[in-house]
Amino acid sequence: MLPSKAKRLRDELAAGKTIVAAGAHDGLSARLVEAAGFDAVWASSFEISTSHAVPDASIVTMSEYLDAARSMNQSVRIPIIADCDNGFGNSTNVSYMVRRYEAEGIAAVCIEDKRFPKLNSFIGEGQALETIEEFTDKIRAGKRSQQTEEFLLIARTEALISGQGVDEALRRAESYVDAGADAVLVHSKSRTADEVLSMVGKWDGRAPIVVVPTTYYESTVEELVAEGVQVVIFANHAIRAAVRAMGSTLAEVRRRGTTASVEDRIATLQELFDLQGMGDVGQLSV
Ligand code: SPV
Ligand code: MG
Repeated sequence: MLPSKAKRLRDELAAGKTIVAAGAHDGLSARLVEAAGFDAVWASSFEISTSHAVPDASIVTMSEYLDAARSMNQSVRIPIIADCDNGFGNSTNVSYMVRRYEAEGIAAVCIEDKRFPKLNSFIGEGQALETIEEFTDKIRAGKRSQQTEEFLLIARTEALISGQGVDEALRRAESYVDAGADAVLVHSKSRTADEVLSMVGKWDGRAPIVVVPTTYYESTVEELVAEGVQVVIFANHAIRAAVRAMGSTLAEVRRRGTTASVEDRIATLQELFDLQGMGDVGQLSV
């Protein structure tokens, strides 16, 4: 039997392997993430909320997020790292969430220290954080609830996002790992990687560091890893590409009254059959 995805991810992290993940919102986008060669899928709350056409603001329910993560997990061989916002409530909610996600074979969950209801990190300034005590209670509850040793809980600090600075991010990250977190995601909305890398430079390496270079997109995986980052997540680029492509294609078809002009830049039916795995069902060629 193959080792669980959680075990594979845990072993890879322990061996010092760089993990590069990309965001997805359903089975199809997860499959595209895998096909592009990423090591893991980030089940992004931003992508999943967008795919429901609602704000990334604690509106999608845990069950809906779990449905999306399950569909992704069943579509790929690589591990899913599920973005679980702030754990959908208090430590009791985190406990329940961990049991549900782990039971579905999700390799890792990530919870963040923003207060419920949370807002996407790129909205507004000075978002309120939970205290270290409140958030470490959640981490401990989550870790106590997992049924296997392999399952991972990533703690995410929004200290930089909320303007509290590198030292606070560091203090929180250290406390979160001491409470049992298996890795720390330090998020930033700066245009450069400087503040993240300043935190990473002071990090004692007690757990892997995860970053999401959405706004500091000029930094490469190689540059971030050279400074001590181990996991890089390109969190939302699949859905941003899809939205642009779907919007412009639909507008053009509506305007011209024919699909002739877009045929050469949309996927063929065969490509979709391949993505579905139709070849496993029967022999089709279009
Ligand atoms: C997500 O992808 O949902 C994230 C990353 O949490 S961000 O949108 O940058 O907050
Ligand atoms: Mg999110």
